[in-house]
Amino acid sequence: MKKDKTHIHWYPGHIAKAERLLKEKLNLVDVVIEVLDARLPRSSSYNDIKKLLGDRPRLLLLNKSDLVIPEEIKNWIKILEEETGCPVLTIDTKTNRNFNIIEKKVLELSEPRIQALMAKGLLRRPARVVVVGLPNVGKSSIINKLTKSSKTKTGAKAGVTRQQQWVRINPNIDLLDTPGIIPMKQEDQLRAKKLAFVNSVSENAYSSELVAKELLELIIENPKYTKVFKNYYELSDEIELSIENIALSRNWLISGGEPDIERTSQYVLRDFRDGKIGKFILDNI
Ligand SMILES: Nc1nc2c(ncn2[C@@H]2O[C@H](COP(=O)(O)OP(=O)(O)OP(=O)(O)O)[C@@H](O)[C@H]2O)c(=O)[nH]1
Ligand SMILES: [Mg+2]
Repeated sequence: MKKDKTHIHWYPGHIAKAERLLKEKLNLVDVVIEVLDARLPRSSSYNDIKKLLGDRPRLLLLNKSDLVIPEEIKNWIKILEEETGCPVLTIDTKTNRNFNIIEKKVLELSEPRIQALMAKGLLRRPARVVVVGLPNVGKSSIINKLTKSSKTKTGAKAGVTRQQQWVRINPNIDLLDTPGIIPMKQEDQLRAKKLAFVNSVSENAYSSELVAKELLELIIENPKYTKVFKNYYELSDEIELSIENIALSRNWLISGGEPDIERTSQYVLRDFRDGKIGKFILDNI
C-alpha cells in the first residue's frame, strides 16, 4: 500500500502503549520535568499532562533557547507560568544556561511531598524526578548534563531512547536516567506540522517537500521572519520566498536547469533546524 505522505499520521496503537509507559514512569516520581522546544512553547507541550500527573508538581524547561530570541521567549515564560501555575525556565544544553537553577527548583517543588511523607513518620528520602517530553526536544541531552555523564544516548533523530535506572544527581535528588516519551496524538494538523518543522515527528511520517513548503508558508505570515529567511538565501524583497526561488538562488538544480525541489527542501529544513537561518518562535501568543 502506498503511504499517504500529504498528512502527518499518528498511530493509535503506538499512542496507547506510549501513554501506558509514560504513566508507569510518572507514578514513580515526586516531580516531573517537562521539556519543551523553545521554538514551540505551546505546540510542544502535552495537553493531557495534568490528567496524567494528578497532584505531582511540574517544572517546565524551554530547551534549545539558543535557537530563539531572548526577548521573544521572555513573553512566553510569563504566559506559560500563568497558564500552568508551574515554574518555567529557559535553558539550552549547548551553553548550560540556567542549569544550576534546575536542581534548586526541583527541590522547592518536591519539598511539600517529602514533608508529607515525613509527617506520616517516614524518613526523609531524596526527591524522585523524571524528565518527559516529545521526541527530539532534548530530554537525553538534559539527563546527560544533570547526571554529568554521557551514558544516556543522544541522537539527532526522533525516538532514539530505550531502557532505566535511578541516578543520584545531588544528595537530595534521584533522577530516572531514561525519559518519559510523550506520545503525539494531536489531531491538529497545524500543530503536527510545527512539530515536523523542528523534527519532533519521525521522518518517515511525512515528505520533506511538503514540510519545507509548509514551513515557508508559516514563515511568510511573519514579515520579520520572512526577511530573515530572504537574507539568508539571498532573495531580494520583490522575489517570493519559495522552495523554487531558494533552489534557483542557491543553484540547487537538476539536469536541465530545473530547481531541485527535493534536495532544496531537505537543505531548508536542515538549515532551519540547525538554527543557521536565524532564530524563530513558531507559535503565536
Ligand atoms: N540547538 C540546540 N540543540 C539541542 C539542544 N539540546 C539538544 N539539542 C539537539 O537536539 C537533538 C535531540 O536531542 P536529544 O537529547 O537526543 O533529544 P531527546 O528528547 O532525548 O530525543 P528522543 O530520544 O529522540 O526522544 C540532538 O541533535 C541534540 O544535539 C539545545 O539546547 N540547543
Ligand atoms: Mg532521547
